[in-house]
Amino acid sequence: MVTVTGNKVSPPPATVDLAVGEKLTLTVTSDHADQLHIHGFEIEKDLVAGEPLSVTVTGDQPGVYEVETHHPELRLLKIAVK
Ligand SMILES: [Cu+2]
Repeated sequence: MVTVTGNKVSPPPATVDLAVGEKLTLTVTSDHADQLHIHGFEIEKDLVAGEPLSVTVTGDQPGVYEVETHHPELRLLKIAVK
């Protein structure tokens, strides 16, 4: 569960390890309308102010992928698939 308030991210950005084939569900809530972008998984979704958005990804290609918002550009976390 990640919360975005203005330009603050809580908890602070960290790296989450994910095994190939493992699933990860992220829930993100922002206090303003924004876009959630999960690099490497090609997921881009609209965040509605105050509404939690849950996205489940499955580790596929090993690598480190950034999860970010675009308004403003914030890094929420990194997903390390290994
Ligand atoms: Cu992006």
